[in-house]
Amino acid sequence: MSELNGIIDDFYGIDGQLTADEIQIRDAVRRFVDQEVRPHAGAWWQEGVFPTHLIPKLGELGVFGPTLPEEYGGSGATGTAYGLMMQELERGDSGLRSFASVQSGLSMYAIYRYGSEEQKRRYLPAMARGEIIGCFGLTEPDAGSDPGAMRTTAKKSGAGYRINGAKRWITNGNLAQIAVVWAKDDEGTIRGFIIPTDTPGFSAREIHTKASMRMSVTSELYFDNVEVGEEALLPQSRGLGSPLGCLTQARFGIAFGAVGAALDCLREARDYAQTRIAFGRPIARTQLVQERIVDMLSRTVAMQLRALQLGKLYDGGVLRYPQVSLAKRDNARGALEVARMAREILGGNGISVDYAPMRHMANLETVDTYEGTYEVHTLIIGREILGENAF
Ligand code: TGC
Ligand code: FAD
Repeated sequence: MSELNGIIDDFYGIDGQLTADEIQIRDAVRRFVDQEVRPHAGAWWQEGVFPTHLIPKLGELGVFGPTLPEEYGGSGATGTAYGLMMQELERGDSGLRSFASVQSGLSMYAIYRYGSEEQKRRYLPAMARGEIIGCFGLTEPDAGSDPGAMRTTAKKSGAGYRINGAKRWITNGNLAQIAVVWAKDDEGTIRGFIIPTDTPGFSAREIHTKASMRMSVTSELYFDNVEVGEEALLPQSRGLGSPLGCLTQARFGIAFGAVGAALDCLREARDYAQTRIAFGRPIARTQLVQERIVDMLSRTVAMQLRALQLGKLYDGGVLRYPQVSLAKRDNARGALEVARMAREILGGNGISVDYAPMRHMANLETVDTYEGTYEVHTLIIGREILGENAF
């Protein structure tokens, strides 16, 4: 069976394109997820709990900020290695990958890219170890696809700023010790702030009504005259391009993560088809089921190749954000389609969280939407290739 797993996981021999380090990093995360996550993921998802006891172990595995320099807690890993880590986490559950994406690609990257030297030294190594958890507040109740319409303000006040407003749908909101928050200053320019979540006037309320991403903590954040000093400002942040630069990092990870969810669905559908008997034979011996599984494989291979090339562009330092948009758009949607097909192959059992596809499918509805919806990425790419802004 393990040889067959190899065929499913790497039909196009992509491992041959990876370095020994990248394979080692990926396999370490895969072992961790197989042992510590997959056996429990259905129960955690159903109960709506995030496994906080895994956070220190994830830190030890190096999944938080791996591409950062060692002085800031990273391991100088390649972008491809980071992507493969996200792939393996999402094989377990999209909520687990989300936790890591928000910690690394959004919160740590914001501090690394736009923070002062003091902010980087104060926060990044502890965040890499998982001792400080971050969240990233961009979306608001009335500003999601169009974050430039945000209403949260940071008014100059004495030696610092007074922040007022609200953010919605914020991953890790109730787990975080610090929130990276985007707000408009007195000139209406978007700036980033690091706000410790125990600052008076800051509150977080968890959203408990989700039928997707149930293993992830998602919150509303409120800022009621939150006073912060100048040291809270990310000094290099200026304009909408700053938060969007962070999104590029996280979207890159999502393009790989979606591959992990698809691979988990594909493998489960294959195993089920080989053992489920209908009309006196395994359903794998029927042409329609074979076609369905081959369709799943075909979509997954396309996603893998897209992610691999994205990693090469990242590591070559030539990656452009519309390329990331194409991969996020099509890999999230592709994984969703694969999960739906796997759900069908499992018949009635497919709707149970005793099996992975329905859980992945429900999660992937979020993945298809957050970090820019399918439509938003279509318009980003459309603008790139047609030269017309259709937003
Ligand atoms: P637009 O004119 O396109 O851009 C304003 C400035 O930003 C630059 N830019 C980018 N820079 C880096 N990376 C990107 N991806 C960038 N996209 C745009 C752009 O060049 C421009 O720079 P400059 O110097 O010319 O000013 O802005 P617009 O107002 O037309 O808006 C369109 C846009 C890009 C905002 C929209 O397409 C978009 O991306 N909306 C989606 C918002 C979104 O993705 N939100 C995600 C919130 S975080 C989240 O969901 C976390 S989920 C948890 C998890 O990951 O697990
Ligand atoms: P809207 O912008 O209201 O869009 C509604 C619909 O209209 C969509 O189908 C959209 O594609 C479509 N639409 C909008 N504009 C156009 C247009 N011009 N042309 C065509 N169609 C259009 N945000 C954060 O900041 N931090 C987080 O950590 C975070 N985590 C999240 C976790 C979860 C579980 C979820 C569900 C969301 C999270 N988000 C987070 C928010 C997420 O990024 C937004 O939900 C997403 O960007 C879409 O915004 P919206 O929900 O306001 O939808």
